[in-house]
Amino acid sequence: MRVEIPRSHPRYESLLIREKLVEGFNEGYVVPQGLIAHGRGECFDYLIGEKTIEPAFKAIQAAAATLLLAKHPVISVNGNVAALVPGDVVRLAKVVNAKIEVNLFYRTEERIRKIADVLRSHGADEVLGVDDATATIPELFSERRRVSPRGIYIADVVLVALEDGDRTEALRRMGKTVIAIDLNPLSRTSLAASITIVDNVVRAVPKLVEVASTMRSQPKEFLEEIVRNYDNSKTIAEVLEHICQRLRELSEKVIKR
Ligand code: PTJ
Repeated sequence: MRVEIPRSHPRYESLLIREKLVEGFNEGYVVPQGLIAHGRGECFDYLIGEKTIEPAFKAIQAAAATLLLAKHPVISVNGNVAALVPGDVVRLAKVVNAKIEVNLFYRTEERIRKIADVLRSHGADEVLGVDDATATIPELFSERRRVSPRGIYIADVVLVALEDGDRTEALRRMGKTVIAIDLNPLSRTSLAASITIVDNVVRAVPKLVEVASTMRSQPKEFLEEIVRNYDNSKTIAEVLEHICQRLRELSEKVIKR
């Protein structure tokens, strides 16, 4: 059952996102744990103000440049990402010439196939990780260790969203550059990633498409300069500072009411 949300509802956008996840859940490719994960994300989204903040935009620029410079970039897709931004994932893959791979924490063959179908219905020509997840990420014991030898296994840059800390750390140990989209600036993934975009996937992925489309006509040296000047620890610190500042302003407003 899809609930009709009136456009006039003050939380229209947020409720629409929830409905997409519920739809994915009813169709059998979003796990119940994905709904819980989303609730956690919503809480952080409140704290940052439900918009792409400046440090996230800096991370998006660094991520776009890194993806464009990569030899084997891969976008890793799970249930929540497939429900929320399937079309943008396909667009991003085309703009930066990346492969798309389904990789699940709660892996079942049925979910993998359904997610691949969602991506294909949004224009993906090839989806890895379906019949070819035959390689293994070392020292990782979750189902996320199973990867494609033509995808994540050989990738130099992997874009992940709503990821678990263990795999991010394992991918880093393999020498890969990990770009993470995660609304929690203090999650293990956020802290372990090479580039952390603290933003909602529904805003971050379309922005990545936009920025990468503009950047791709720029010379290699220009992109390298963006990557060289990027400091991920500083970016995360700026996000935390933004949250502190916002909470201070909100507490003053509440007192004045
Ligand atoms: O589809 P599967 O089987 O691979 O499972 C996917 C989930 C999301 C269930 C799995 O990866 C999981 O349990 O994730 P975690 O460990 O709960 O981490 C999710 C992280 O993503 C948390 O830090 C959330 O704050 C963050 N998050 C939630 N919703 C969003 C988000 N970040 C960006 N955009 C969101 N919409």
